[in-house]
Amino acid sequence: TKEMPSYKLSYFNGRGRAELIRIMFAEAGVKFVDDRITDNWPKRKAEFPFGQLPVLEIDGTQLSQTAAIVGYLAKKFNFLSEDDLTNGKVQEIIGIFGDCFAKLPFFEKDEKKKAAAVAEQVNTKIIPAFTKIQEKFVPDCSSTLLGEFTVADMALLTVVDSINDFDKTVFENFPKLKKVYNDTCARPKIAAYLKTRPETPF
Ligand SMILES: N[C@@H](CCC(=O)N[C@@H](CS)C(=O)NCC(=O)O)C(=O)O
Repeated sequence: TKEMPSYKLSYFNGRGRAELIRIMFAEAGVKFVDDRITDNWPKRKAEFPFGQLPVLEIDGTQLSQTAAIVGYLAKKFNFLSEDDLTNGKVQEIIGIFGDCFAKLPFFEKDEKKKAAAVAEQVNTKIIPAFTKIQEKFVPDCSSTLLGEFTVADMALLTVVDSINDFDKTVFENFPKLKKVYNDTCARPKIAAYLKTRPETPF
């Protein structure tokens, strides 16, 4: 048997762009070093190939860019379909979720500006995207977005958690997506991880 590589994931002390990667490790039952950078970032930035996080180190090789890391692990851990077109849809959905996440006002301090930014993102991006995904992809009564469990289901979990940090009502309007979300959270390894993960503001 081939030995598992050693993995270290560097990110800030939050869920953010790293949480999907952490959930994938949990679901795969694979250990990794969860390196959360809490101070000295300007100095440490130079340790990373493109000066941004997340970065996954695989037996000493650094891989950056969330999409590259997620794609690498999805293949490695078998969180893809056998079908190429389904995998195209997996990437499509993850890209759309990325757009929903990207403009959330994570660091806006002004409450008024923050509320306006959330409303804008919810109305112009999140509601249209979730409506389409629910109609176009999710089969009736399904536990998964695409009729089989893939990394897209774990991506739903993380984007919904981020949206809920800002607005807890939006997701209530998407019952089919909610079932996928709940069933993904209830997968034993993911449930165990969610119970013990650190509580962070983003
Ligand atoms: N396209 C990159 C974006 C990475 C990114 O924006 N990282 C932010 C944190 S979420 C970062 O490292 N910011 C600190 C900096 O740029 O100094 C990805 O998806 O990995």
